[in-house]
Amino acid sequence: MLRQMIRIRRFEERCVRLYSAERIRGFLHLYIGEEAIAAGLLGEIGPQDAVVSTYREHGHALARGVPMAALMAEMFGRATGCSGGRGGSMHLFDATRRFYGGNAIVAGGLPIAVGLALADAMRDRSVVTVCLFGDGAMAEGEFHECLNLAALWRLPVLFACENNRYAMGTSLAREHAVTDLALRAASYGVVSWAVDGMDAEAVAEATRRAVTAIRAGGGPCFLELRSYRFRAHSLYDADKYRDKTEIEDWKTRDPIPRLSAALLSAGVLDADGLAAIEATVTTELDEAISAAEAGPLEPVADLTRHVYAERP
Ligand SMILES: Cc1ncc(C[n+]2csc(CCOP(=O)(O)OP(=O)(O)O)c2C)c(N)n1
Ligand SMILES: [Mg+2]
Repeated sequence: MLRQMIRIRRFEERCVRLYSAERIRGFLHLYIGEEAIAAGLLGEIGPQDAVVSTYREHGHALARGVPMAALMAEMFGRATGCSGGRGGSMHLFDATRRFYGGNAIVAGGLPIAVGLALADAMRDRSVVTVCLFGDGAMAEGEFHECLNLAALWRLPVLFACENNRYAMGTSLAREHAVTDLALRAASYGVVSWAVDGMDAEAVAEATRRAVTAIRAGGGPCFLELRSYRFRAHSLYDADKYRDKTEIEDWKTRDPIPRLSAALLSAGVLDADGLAAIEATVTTELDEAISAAEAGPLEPVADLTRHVYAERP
């Protein structure tokens, strides 16, 4: 989990530099601060399970096992990217790993997740669909429709709400009449509880418990993962709606030093081991960027491909 969190953090820090230098373009929503959720949650499911994500999904894709080189090529808009260079930051996709996006529409992944779970259930497959979404998605109608249907049909969905306390510039209390999000989800008859989303071990433990219950046929579960984004909503948001002391306070709970300190004090990891992880990640990143930049752009002749499904 530590290795995974460091990969995600360094990937995004490098993306900031590439973006500022105009080497990559489009939108850039950073996950910095929230890495414990991706690392803790996605390490607990198997390749047969499905994942549905949001536009803040670099960390989800990396933790799901989408190769960093395919992600970086996508950021560069190259044909070698995981979405053929057509998606960019918000539309990472990898069907071979059952990673069903990347979605620019707030709450847009929820109906997709419920549909995937329904399909798996109808085929008697014992698999779980993990559906990640933000606190803002819980103010959308789709959330209510999806929670109701998933509970009614006892579908194998793990609803994973990344509550980072803001939806763009709107704080939780200005957006929701009931700010206890786990309580809201429980009202649909879905087993729900809140977890410290800054603690990778706590996220992993909660996920194990939820996935075991779902695989046993208990129907959906909901986790409210309480977290915080250290950076603005997207790269060039002026971030005027948050108190700087609030940001600094949450940074003291940074999940990466928290887990590395725990591993160091338990004697599981030493300073050399930590440096080795960093060095491996730096090499992986350097190679991913070189390969991405060397990758081809899609030929103009292919411009209209994939607009409609291709018939044989
Ligand atoms: C249906 C829809 N409405 C509005 C937007 C504009 N929008 C983009 S991100 C966002 C905030 C979402 O916040 P949250 O779900 O908490 O996710 P976070 O950005 O905090 O990870 C909004 C309103 C959108 N993309 N889709
Ligand atoms: Mg949010």
